[in-house]
Order: sequence, then C-alpha cells, then structure tokens
Amino acid sequence: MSDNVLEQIQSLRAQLEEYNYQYYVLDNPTVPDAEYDRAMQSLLKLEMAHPECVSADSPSQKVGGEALAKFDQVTHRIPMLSLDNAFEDHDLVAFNRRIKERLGTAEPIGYCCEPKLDGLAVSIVYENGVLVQAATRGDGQVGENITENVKTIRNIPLKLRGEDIPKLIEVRGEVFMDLEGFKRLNEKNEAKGDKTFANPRNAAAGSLRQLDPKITASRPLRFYAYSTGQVEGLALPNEHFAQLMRLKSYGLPVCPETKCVVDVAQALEYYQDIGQRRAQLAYEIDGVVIKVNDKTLQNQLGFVARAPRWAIAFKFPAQEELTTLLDVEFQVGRTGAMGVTPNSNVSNRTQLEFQMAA
Ligand code: I6G
Repeated sequence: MSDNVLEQIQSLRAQLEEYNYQYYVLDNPTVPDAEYDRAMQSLLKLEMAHPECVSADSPSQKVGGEALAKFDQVTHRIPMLSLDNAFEDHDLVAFNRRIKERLGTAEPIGYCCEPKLDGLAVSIVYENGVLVQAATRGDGQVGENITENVKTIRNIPLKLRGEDIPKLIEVRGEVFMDLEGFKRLNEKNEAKGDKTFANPRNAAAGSLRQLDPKITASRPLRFYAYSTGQVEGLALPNEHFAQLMRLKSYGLPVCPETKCVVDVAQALEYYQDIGQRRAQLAYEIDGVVIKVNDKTLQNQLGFVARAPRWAIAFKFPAQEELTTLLDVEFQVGRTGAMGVTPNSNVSNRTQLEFQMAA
C-alpha cells in the first residue's frame, strides 16, 4: 500500500469525524448528506481494497461487523447505581433538607438538572481515547457486552477528540430513540409487514439487544452522556456540569437541556419548565434528574443502599391511559430479587418490584 493511499484514508477519516462532531455534538450540520455519503463510500472502498488499514476506530466501523452467537457478561468497574425517586415538590424539598443537614450547612446547595430520558443506561469505556467496551447496566454489577452494537450508534464517537484525554475513561449515559426516528422505524416496519414497537423505549431496547450489529446500525438510536464511572490518568473538573462540558469537548453528546441552578427553588422551576415543554421535546422523558453539582460535596454525601445521596429522579405524574397489556417480562437478579416489566402500548411503564420468597 502506498503512502498516498494511507494519506487518503486518514484524510477521509478526519473529514468524517469532523462532519459527525459538527452534526451530532454541535447540532450544526456543515455538509449535505450526499457529501457525507460520498466520503463514507470512498473510505469503505479504500478500506475494502486495503483491509490491513482497517482500524477499530475508523468511522467506517459504524456500519456494524459480524453477528455474535451471544452476549458476554461484563462486570462493571464501579457498580452502576439506581436513583431514588421524588414524586412531589415536598419530596424534593426534603431531599435538599437532608443534604444540608448531612453537610451541616445553611448555605444553598447548587444543583445540576438534566431531563431523565426514557431509554437504556449504558457504560462506554475509552482507552487512550478509543472506544474499547460498551455494556448494558444489567443488575448494576454485571451487564451485557454490547460493544459492537454501541459502536454503530451514529452520535457515539469511536475515538475521542481534543486535548487532555484520560488514559481510561468510562462514560455513562442513556441510549434512546427520538420520536421522529421511532415514527419512521415503525412506518418502515409496517410497510414491510414487520413487527412494530409499542413505544420508543421498547424500540431502543429491541434495537440495542440485537446479536447482529448491522440491524442495530440500521436503527435510529441516539446517546446522551450523563456521568463518568472510572477515570484514570487525568483529573476531571470538580463539578458535575463542568465534567459534562469536558465530555462534550471530547466529542460526546450531552443533552442541551442540562442546566446548573443555584438552589432547590430553581431546581423546582427547572422541573416545572421542562414539564410544560415535555410534549415539544424531540424525545420522551419521564422526569428530571437533580444532582448536587459539587463533586466534593457528592463525595461527602456518599451512598445509601444502591443509590447516591446526592442525586434524585424527580418523576412526572403518571399519565393515566387505557392500555392493552402486550406482554410481561420477568427478570430474576443474582440476589433473587425479581423485577416485572409489563410492556403495553403506552410508554409510561409501571415498574413493579418485589422480593421473591426465599
Ligand atoms: O438512571 C439515570 C438516568 C439519568 C441516572 C442518572 C441520570 O442522570 C441524568 N445519573 C446517575 C448518577 C444515575 N442514574 C446513577
């Protein structure tokens, strides 16, 4: 292979990475789709003719590789926790009061507020800036290895960009399907006589759990990062919001509705404001997540059972709707805890959890 071919390949990769970043992270498309497709086709052609040049972080890998026989298990380096819930304003006020009591302060607490997307939590590990592993949350300790599927999601970079990239960084966030993508997918499936999905969450889950990554690649999945897990080799900023902005600078998409507020009253306003705009959002959300912004305070607060004391999911009231029960999923955790997920034709799922008698 000549130096010229290698240069061409590298230049096409850099071009496609830049187009992806502008489009998916900055929400600012800089070239028409046809130009993107042309660059991708040229890269695929060159890589096909020179397979020794194909690398795991090439944008061409977004098309999806070979099908798997099964998903392997992945033990999370740091457990993926769940969140306590608030349902009423007074639950949030009590959360704020507990935090102040525990910290022994009368000062207002600053929070970072984010929409709670109705999708699936995933963990993505980058080593030296290259995506090496992705896993589902599973039971919080052990998830499924869905690396090949996650690599096909258009707005997830295979390689981080910019300066100051840690040797290892685990990024956590939500994979979801926006309403437009969901509608298009169902229309396409219906026209083909294929199965349609009851709601965007089911469509996202079904698309991510495919053994054939090419199927995942054909589905309009998206990702927003919401926190980090293990980080090695570089200290990230000491505030949650600043960490998210750092992730954004690495080329990772962060929900643009994320905001810092100075006290609990403003957190309540955020909840009310986004609740009013909920129907206009491009994706489904079932509440907001409110986190103490200062990481030093987060560390002082620590965890209780399987949830951080410094974060809470403030849920929107359940919308009462008539529904047909389509099926019921039973999951038995390693501890014998049993989860029941009724899947119906409305997206507000009811989670019933009970402990199985030993
Ligand atoms: O399940 C979650 C959804 C959204 C989260 C979360 C989140 O932030 C926007 N953040 C944390 C820290 C956890 N679960 C544990």
